[in-house]
Amino acid sequence: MMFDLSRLMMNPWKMNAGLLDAFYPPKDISTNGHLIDFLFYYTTAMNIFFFTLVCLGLFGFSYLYHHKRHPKPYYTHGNKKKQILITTLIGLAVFFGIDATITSISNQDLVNTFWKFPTEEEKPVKVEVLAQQWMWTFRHPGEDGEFNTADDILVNHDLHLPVNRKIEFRITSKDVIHSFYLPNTRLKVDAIPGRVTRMWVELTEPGVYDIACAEMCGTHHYLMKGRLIVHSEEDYLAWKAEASRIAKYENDTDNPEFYWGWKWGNN
Ligand SMILES: [Cu+2]
Repeated sequence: MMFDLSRLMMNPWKMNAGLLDAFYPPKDISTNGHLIDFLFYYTTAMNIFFFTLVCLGLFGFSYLYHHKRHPKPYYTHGNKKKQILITTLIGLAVFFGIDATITSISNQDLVNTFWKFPTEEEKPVKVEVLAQQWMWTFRHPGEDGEFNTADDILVNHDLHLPVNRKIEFRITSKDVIHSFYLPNTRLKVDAIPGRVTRMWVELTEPGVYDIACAEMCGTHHYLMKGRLIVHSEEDYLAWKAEASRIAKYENDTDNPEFYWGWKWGNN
């Protein structure tokens, strides 16, 4: 069965895009993106709340103590017990309501979710990601399931993945620091030369989405736009079979540069 990309190009999110759409985040197509969205909306709501409170105080007191109502000025250093108490309470409310809360929630998200990498039993789809000025290269293990062998599937710019499977990325860079960013999953992680970073995701909706570099990496940083192509399980297998077949002919295995990948340990 030939894999048909055109069917997936119908991404409803990208159609009918109006000016207002710029205010909304891209569609979340991951199982855990909502955790990041919650933090974002919580921080925004709390900031609006405290901003309103400060404005009410600023403009409210300016109005109440206008010189027409209070011709005799009142001077204070703000160091009376009541004033110190109110200032301290507002400071504590901001600290615990925003800083401590988002730190605690994001730490829990990291430990309980984003750092809970899929186990071997969960049979994650594994991908190696190589960033370089200015391109992404994705390396999929071929039929042998091993990385850095002659049957690996290498694709520039396009990342083909199945829906409803756990996917683990191991990421590195050839030159400078880049950042592998999937806006529709809210996830990003730095790609660092000489180091392997990790990220995992589970996708919920087939379609074609953006891949970006989220680290200013040079003059052609903007060229590091890739495509995340999310397939149904069936289409993914068809794509992989086709890509494996092509890899047999196209892989330049005499070139040592071909073997930039690495075997996966437990790190
Ligand atoms: Cu980059």
